[in-house]
Amino acid sequence: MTRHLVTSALPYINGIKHLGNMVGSMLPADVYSRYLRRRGHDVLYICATDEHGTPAELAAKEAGLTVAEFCARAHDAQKAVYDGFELSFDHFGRSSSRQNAGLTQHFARRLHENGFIEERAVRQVYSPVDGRFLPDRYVEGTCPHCGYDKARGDQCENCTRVLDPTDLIEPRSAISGSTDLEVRETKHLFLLQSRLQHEVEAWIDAVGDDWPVLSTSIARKWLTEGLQDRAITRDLDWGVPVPADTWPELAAEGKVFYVWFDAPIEYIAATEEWADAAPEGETRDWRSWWYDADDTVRYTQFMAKDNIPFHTVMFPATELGVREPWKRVDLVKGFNWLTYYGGKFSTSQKRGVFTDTALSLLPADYWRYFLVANAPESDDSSFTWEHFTTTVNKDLADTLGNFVNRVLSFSRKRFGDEVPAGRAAGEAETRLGDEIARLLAAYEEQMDALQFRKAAAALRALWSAGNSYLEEKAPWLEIRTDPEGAALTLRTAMNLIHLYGVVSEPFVPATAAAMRGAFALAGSAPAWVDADRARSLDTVPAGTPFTVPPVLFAKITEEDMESYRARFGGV
Ligand code: B3M
Ligand code: ZN
Repeated sequence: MTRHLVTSALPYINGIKHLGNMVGSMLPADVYSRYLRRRGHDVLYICATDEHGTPAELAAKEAGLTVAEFCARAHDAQKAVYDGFELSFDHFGRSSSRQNAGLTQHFARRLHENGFIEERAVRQVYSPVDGRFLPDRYVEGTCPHCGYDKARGDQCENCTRVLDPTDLIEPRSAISGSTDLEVRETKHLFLLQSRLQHEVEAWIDAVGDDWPVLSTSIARKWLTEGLQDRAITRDLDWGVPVPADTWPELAAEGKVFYVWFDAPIEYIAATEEWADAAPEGETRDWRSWWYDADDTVRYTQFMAKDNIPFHTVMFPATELGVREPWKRVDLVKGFNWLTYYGGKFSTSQKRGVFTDTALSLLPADYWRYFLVANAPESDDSSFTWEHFTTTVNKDLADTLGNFVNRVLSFSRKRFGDEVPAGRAAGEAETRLGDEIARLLAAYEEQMDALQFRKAAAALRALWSAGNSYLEEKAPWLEIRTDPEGAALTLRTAMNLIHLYGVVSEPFVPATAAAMRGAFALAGSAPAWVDADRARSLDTVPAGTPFTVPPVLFAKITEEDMESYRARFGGV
């Protein structure tokens, strides 16, 4: 049977992510992984923090910590938030791991042996006071275009123009402030991607057909423009060192690999970390997921659109150039942006909700459902408090939560703490069963196709079908003239609640557990409900003891909404 490997883009280490980052990679990957697991597949969901590069060094400096200490703390802080969102990683690793250093060096050596890496001399800014070459963004000065005096050597933040450090007027070191800078010649490793262009094209032609258009269109645009050779080393203290056995001179100068070279390799390395972290007595074979795995593993990646070129073109080029059978991605699920009232989420301007704050306001399921149901799949989508409030109140509180509570409370009041028997199912139940089987098939179809908005709509339709049935049968009236009929209605509705507890789990895991947990079933709940079982609605038999869970979703009031809007910005 096919095994499923799932990865989501590695969140960069330098800060807590906003809701847009969450819905553009990790959250849908989690929903998909949970769904596949429930359907009985063997799933490995891997993610990690992306820890190398200049922004990590700069953030550490600002925090007054060593980079290693900063990254260790920031990793734990991010991990805590993801646990709060109930992301079901099999492993959440770190790209600064020993395993990643080993694999990254291995990849580089193989690329070199195969003629895809070349040493080239480049001219770069050197700071004698700091005793080091300065990466582009470590050089600051005045922008030649707009006069902004804190422009960085890679880009002017004020006018957004892309710069070269030598363009800056009165350049200075961002580390020491020294203006005593020189341009010196130094050597770097270049990955000869231009030589791999045709192989990448052939590969995309072979696999890309069933990818979302967003992924293929970005990949093809890059390929049409032509793959450029690219420097894959940097002068930084923090990163995977260039191996001395292959490049003694560069290693002696302390060069490390560029962050985008080692980050995708961390998908593999994090799987090795997962294996190394196996509990006593359990063996985990990480290589079988990645090496020579084409016939046994299906690999799906999740990411926002800015990461698509690296995953559809550059990393595949690296993998192809290594000339070893490392698993390449089978499907790239890309996302557009989630905006905040049409604009950018911004930490510095305090606009929008960040993931840690979100969890301090409301439980994860509120966010998970809203975000995935409105995932920016075919276009950008916008977060507004108004939309969030309506969705939570209507879909979660009214359609799902209220149904569950009404059915269970009413049944307890009239029939006590066990599922009532009532008479045998009739015509209304047969119609309901057919409808549920049909909607469940639609839900599965959208999940299999990774169409998350449509899957959420199908799930919502399943919840609505319960409400329609209840309105039609009106057990609160039935009870007066036909208690046996009312009991049948309630037993059927309770079976729906249990079914919701199974099939809603990918979206709202905590709530789903509460719905399943309401029934003291003998034996464990089924992982999934197949269409026939769904049709007969008889998983929970008469006589099963049940409890009424606390209100599943509280409504967001007008005042709550106003206060969120005032606190987080929004127009
Ligand atoms: N760290 C995402 C970002 O920071 C980047 C993804 C790496 S995936 C290998 O934009
Ligand atoms: Zn400028």
